[in-house]
Amino acid sequence: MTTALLVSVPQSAQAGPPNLISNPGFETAGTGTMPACWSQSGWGDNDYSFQTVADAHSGTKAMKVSLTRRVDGDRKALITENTACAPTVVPERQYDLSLWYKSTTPDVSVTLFRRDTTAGWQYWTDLKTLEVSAGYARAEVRTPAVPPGTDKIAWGVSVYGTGSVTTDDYVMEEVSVPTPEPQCTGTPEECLKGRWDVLPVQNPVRSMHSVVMHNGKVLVIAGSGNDESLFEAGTFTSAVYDPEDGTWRTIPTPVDMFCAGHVQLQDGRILIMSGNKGYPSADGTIGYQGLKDSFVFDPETESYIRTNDMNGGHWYPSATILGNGDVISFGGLKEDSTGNVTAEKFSAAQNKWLPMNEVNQTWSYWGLYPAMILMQDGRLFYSGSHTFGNGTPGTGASIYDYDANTVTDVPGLRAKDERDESASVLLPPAQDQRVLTIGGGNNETNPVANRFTDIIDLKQPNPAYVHGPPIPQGEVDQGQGRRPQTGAEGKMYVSAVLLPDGKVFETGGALHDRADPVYEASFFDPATDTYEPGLATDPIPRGYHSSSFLLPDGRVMSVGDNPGNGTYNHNVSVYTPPYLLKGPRPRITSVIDGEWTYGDTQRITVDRPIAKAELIRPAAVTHSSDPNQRFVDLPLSVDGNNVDLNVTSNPNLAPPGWYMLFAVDANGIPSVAEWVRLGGPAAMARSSAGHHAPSAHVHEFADDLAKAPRKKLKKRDSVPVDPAIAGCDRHYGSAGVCVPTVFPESVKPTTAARCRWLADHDYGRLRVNGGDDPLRLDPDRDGTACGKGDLRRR
Ligand SMILES: [Cu+2]
Repeated sequence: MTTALLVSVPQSAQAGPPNLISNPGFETAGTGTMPACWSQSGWGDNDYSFQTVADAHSGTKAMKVSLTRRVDGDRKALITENTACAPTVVPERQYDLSLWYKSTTPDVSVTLFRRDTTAGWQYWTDLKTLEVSAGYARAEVRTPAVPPGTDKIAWGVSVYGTGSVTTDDYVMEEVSVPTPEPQCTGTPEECLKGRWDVLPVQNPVRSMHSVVMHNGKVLVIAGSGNDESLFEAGTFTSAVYDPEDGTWRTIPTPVDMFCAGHVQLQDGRILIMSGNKGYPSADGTIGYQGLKDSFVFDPETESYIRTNDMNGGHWYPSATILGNGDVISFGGLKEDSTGNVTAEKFSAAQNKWLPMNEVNQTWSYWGLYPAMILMQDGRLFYSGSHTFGNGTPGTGASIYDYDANTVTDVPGLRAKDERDESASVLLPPAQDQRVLTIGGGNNETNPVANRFTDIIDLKQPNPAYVHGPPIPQGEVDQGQGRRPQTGAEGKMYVSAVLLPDGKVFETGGALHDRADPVYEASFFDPATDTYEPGLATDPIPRGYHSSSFLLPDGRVMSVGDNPGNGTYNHNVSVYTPPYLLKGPRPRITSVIDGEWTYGDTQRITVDRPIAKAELIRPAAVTHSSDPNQRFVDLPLSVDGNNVDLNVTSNPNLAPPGWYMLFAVDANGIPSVAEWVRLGGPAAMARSSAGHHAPSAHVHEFADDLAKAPRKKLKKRDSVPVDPAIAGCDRHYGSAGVCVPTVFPESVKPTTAARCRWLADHDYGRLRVNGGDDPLRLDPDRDGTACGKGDLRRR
């Protein structure tokens, strides 16, 4: 009698919105072995069972899923993916999911699928890892905003380790948080487009490299700063900027770190590799030469400490941190200015570069600054973004598998040979595994830089770039004042900065090789794959050797410009996005613990409701390239102003190190960042075992590539590289000046037209070096290019 009464109490007896789940406690039997509206789901090589058991949290039934043997994959009881059973959802809204569970394995997570109104059912995301619990425990997590085009979701608890999990009493409720009206605190124009300020104090060095450190300061590195006279004088510089008080401090710099690689190590030190051993010879026979040297920069002492050398020189190397904290680096030029074909690995555990025989080698030449982005299963995605000349042979983009030691092309990147100084980013959130590549040009052929936006979803079995919208157009200055861009005019040297509201800020750039700045900025919204054009533009040109990066206060800082006439722009500008002009910001009032481990739940308190929180890896950017830049969503479990943040269990999604933690409200207004350090030896040790034995919950993806891996290459020392790779004709001008080897197409191939272009671009007096005059700039042969006698009609 009593029992019957209890059972008849409706689940919605607790106050609040209705539970959207059908048969939430497995009490109603289905037509097969599973309860009504629940299905057996999962994949991979494992032995498992699904049982309806009497060990219930409430009622008389619960669901037990067991794994007795696992090589890979998972098993889960999933809400049946059909119209009758799967809850209906509304795009943009958020939902609170909860359940009661017991488990014997830590490898358990809440997994969501969504039905796209055009593409059908697909994996969405994993939100929360469940701790082992002998008795019934409650797990609750809030979904991110439901993506556009979604009409249903289904979810369940994935078991991906040997053991069992018993679950009961699932609840799904729509979240209703009243959103306050934003209040514009700037001019109406600023509130729509944001605002740029040029700082009163200039950057003291010709910085080509910018690194945001975990104390909130910014390290900028010049080395010789692309100025041969500074190189000859042995004047190498760096500086540290403190955004708190606006001061710069110059730092003694041991070698010429001009065009080095850099990445944050897990302990917050900055690893810097290679740099410039020598400038090209005046006779044009030897190109730039790469250093083998490597250093770590310590943010506490603000000094450089030498590590062991790399195996070879790598002028313009990539640098990607892996899930176990190691760093892998490719490409660039060797000490003899040939192309380096060896992969280099910095061991975090041994604090040194490994000898070549301890690093897998494909003997591939990846070019200069190849953008290598860590995928969630530990492989690397080469996006096709690079510096100088053409892309790699083949499709220009590929997946590199370190463990299998293979490189496999992926299709779809447009104009792969015009991606010199394009930008690539892993789109927010990292969990979505989508990469955006924008713009680019080619310093050898010097076309008009393009407007291409290409996007790839690496969760697809056979991923391919698809077309995104063209980059919005702004104004361009070709030396005769600004005019609107037209036709196919886009930009190279473009910066792409991940913002805390989940959008990508795209800014700066130029139309041609080291010339013709473009004034245009827009937001790319990964939720809709569209641009919001027409933002305020940086008043300072930002072309070659410029960088933009996110500051911990949510603003964006831009430095540098190094046009072909050899000058360097020392003005620093800072962008205040509209989200900082919408009224009070949410505040993170406490972070219980600043040391985070994978799979953790971390509590913070906030001063008012937030809609999302995330970790953003601080920038380490050069040449439009920061392959480590990422935005890792932290699904919330909300209890008033106490918010539990659910940290991914997968180190490949968020490699170890310091991150900026942002809390963001429903209007997209971010808090100031708190710094937290993500690590955890256990998960990282497992991730270093390679992607073939992932312990973290990694869905199979990019596992059915259409192309076969590239043919194995033979061991080799290097590849030849044109000494004129930087695109400068060394017959003209002093060392710092770069007369383009190929003028823009719009410049007629005449002495007069070329000289007019050089004058329009402020090249000044140019001497002719040696007896040759390949560009015909000195017909009167007086040793001065574009002199009076050269321009006289004859
Ligand atoms: Cu450079």
